[in-house]
Amino acid sequence: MADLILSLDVQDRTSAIAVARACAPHLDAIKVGYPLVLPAGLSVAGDLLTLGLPLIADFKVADIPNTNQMICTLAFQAGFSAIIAHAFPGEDALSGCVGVAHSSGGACYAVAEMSHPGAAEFFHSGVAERLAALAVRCRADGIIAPATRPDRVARLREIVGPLKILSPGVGAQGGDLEAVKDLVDGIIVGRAIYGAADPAGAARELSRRCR
Ligand code: OMP
Repeated sequence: MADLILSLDVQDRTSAIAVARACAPHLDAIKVGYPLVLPAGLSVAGDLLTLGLPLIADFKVADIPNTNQMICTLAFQAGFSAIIAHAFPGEDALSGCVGVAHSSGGACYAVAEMSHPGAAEFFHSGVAERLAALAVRCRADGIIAPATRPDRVARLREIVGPLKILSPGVGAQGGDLEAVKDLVDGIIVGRAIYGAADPAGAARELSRRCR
């Protein structure tokens, strides 16, 4: 059983809000990243907040600690309740994100391993395991781990224990929801919902399968 998180990578603000509103009854959270925020601005968070769902800022923050803190502060001020950061810039950089998240009453998720095929080039050979351990050490609230590789999710679960695991890759990237839903806390789905002929119907069906 896992939460269903809509990845709202819809570039037109009006369309994005319409999709989010239609799907909202079937969702547990909405994730917003650069594809929507760059054209629409951070203020789109204010419009989405009216739907009453937690908003996750997928900015994959990956800079020096001071810049990370500025980015996270802007996100939480805009109304996001969680942020996704990369862990690879190191303990001080990730701790900067976690610190701002927690002082804002929010959460920080660290990327441990990505879902695309090319992720194997750098995240394997022990790197993802080290990033997951860093997330634990930095008191992150959870990690991002790939629904496209359930075996890797199971391995990373051994490292992060009770931390949350949010998992993208179901649908368009070929991940099998049934293979990961009991290993993770949240399934992140974009195109299989917002690209469907009936986004609300797709969200309803995925939500049913997450239970
Ligand atoms: P779909 O492939 O359309 O379902 O979208 C997946 C969403 O999750 C996109 O917003 C990706 O940027 C994001 N994502 C991944 O697909 N893979 C990752 O490893 C990490 C993320 C993420 O951090 O959300």
